[in-house]
Amino acid sequence: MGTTANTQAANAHFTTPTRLTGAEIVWATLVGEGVETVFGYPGGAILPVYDALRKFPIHHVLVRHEQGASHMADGYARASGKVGVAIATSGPGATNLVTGIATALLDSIPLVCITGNVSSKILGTDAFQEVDITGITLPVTKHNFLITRTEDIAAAIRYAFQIAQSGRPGPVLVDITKDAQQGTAIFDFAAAKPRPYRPHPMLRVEDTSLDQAAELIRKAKRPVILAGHGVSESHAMEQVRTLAERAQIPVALTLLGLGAFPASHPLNMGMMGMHGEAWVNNAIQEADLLIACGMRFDDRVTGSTSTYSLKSKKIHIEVDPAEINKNIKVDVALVGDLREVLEKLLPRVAGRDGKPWLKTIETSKGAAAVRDIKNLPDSGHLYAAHVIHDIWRITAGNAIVVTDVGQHQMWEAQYFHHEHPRSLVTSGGLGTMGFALPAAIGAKFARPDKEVWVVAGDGGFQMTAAELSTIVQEKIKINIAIINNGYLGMVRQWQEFFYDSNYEATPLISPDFVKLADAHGLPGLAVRTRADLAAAVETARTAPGTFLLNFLVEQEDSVYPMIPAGSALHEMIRRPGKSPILETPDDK
Ligand SMILES: Cc1cc2nc3c(=O)[nH]c(=O)nc-3n(C[C@H](O)[C@H](O)[C@H](O)COP(=O)(O)OP(=O)(O)OC[C@H]3O[C@@H](n4cnc5c(N)ncnc54)[C@H](O)[C@@H]3O)c2cc1C
Ligand SMILES: Cc1ncc(C[n+]2csc(CCOP(=O)(O)OP(=O)(O)O)c2C)c(N)n1
Ligand SMILES: [Mg+2]
Repeated sequence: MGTTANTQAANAHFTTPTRLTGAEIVWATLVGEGVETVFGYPGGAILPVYDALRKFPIHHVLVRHEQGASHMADGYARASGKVGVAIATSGPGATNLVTGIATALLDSIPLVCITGNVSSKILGTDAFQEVDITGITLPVTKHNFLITRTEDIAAAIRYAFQIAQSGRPGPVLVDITKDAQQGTAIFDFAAAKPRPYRPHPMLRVEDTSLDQAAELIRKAKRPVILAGHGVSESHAMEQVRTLAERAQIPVALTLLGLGAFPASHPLNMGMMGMHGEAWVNNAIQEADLLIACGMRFDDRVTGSTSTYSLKSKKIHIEVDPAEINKNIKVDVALVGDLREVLEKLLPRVAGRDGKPWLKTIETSKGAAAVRDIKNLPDSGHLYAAHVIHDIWRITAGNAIVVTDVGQHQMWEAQYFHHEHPRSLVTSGGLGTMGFALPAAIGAKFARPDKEVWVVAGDGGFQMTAAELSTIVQEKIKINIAIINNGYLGMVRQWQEFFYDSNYEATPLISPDFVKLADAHGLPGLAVRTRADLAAAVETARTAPGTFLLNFLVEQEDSVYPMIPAGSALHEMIRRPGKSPILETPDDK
């Protein structure tokens, strides 16, 4: 952590243009951009940058694998709304970042990744640890730079920050050759400011389109708001809520939209899509108007596009023109920042009587929405649903939950009822196993005041478990819940449903996770019964440091409902009667 003297020295660079090395310019520019924490791993081609770190008030978190660095930066960005920064050396260091960069791209997360490369004079000679990382990351970054001159470093990094955050956010990579880091140049932070961001020419919302949208809302009998990740990205929670309440429109959320509209709000129907609630998907199929707010009609959301909500007119409010009519053809496109567009739209929207449609949805829901499963009879089986439900109940929903990818991720979405934006950190678009533990570390650095829970599967946890050492070295507190079903559960579920239960390569041997924690000097507990569940959750959250809970849950449970990939939204596989878990009276 930097000292006060360092802070003063760093600040001095901002008042008077000063000659600095390229390595110093990297840090000075990051300080100028407001960066306090970076996640990285050193190596030869980035050593000048590491050597200069001690002069600057930035905290560097040493990860155990560069994939961890990009996921931590990502978790930091998702939990805070700020840009996350990851640093790596050339060659294998840079390539190890790639999965995390692609994860951020698919979910529109602002990252700046800085890599060192070999000296400019030997670029392209297959030099030691040389890879063309700008070539490799071209398809998975919003933009990238190869910087070979010291005098270009500050402007490139400042531009990277602007690109990462503007319009549709995304990851940017800045690759800096070693000689550029070692050279010197005048650092002038103000002069390195990029030209102001100019929105895409299509980003002008015409009055006629707003009027058309308002008219569609006025005439609609069965409208549904589809709220996505763009709601929190654009800070449009209030505006979406006003629209819903004023026009009495029910709200369906995407996985990445969870928390952007409070789960407890009477107009919140729940999650849509492949593992969404049946009544939500049925409402979308029956709707006569969809108002898509900052969501991109992902295939996990639409199922078959040829059968998707055929009776509805569609309004799409979206910042990226490339998303309009990409998956679903819409009737009115309002291209721009969601909050700004809604602020223009709302004065045109009057109150309407939503009762008949809301009543229809309520009826279709029936008694199916068992929101509190703690009082259901204890069959002796421990289900993931019980675990998630108790974490939600005991934390009163006031935690940031960072999930991995698989069945546990879907159960988290179903049983943890998110009230606040940025309270669920999860990899949606790329579905990256191994995301949870490092992303949770990033989230904790972003929000040290918050209780942070990892919810991971036994498979995904093993992919990045090495970051337990990072937790120990950084002395941070995270609560870890491993939903241990002995399988790569989500794949096992697909094998059960679509491959005649041929469980090829999905049964999974794991280490004793409690002993693994112990090897890191961290406490842990195995939990096998529902009777022990609540006390274990309480023990973990009240422990002074990181605590690991290994939940040995029912091994062959599946996530219901499920829309088979490519099927229509209403063609759901429902929970069969044979299952001993009682989730919803309807399913029974
Ligand atoms: C195992 C698994 C199962 C899944 N099952 C489901 C499921 O059942 N249901 C489900 O919903 N998802 C599911 N997903 C997630 C799914 O793959 C997608 O990631 C998710 O649906 C995308 O949500 P989104 O469109 O809201 O977010 P994003 O993909 O992040 O898209 C956000 C959109 O908002 C736009 N935007 C950003 N900022 C703004 C702004 N300021 N103003 C306006 N627009 C903006 C962006 O341009 C983008 O088009 C699953 C994922 C996994 C791994
Ligand atoms: C890096 C990566 N490899 C493979 C997959 C495919 N995949 C999706 S879910 C899943 C199983 C996850 O198993 P586990 O972590 O135990 O979670 P569970 O589904 O059992 O809750 C796999 C292999 C993936 N999403 N990411
Ligand atoms: Mg598993």
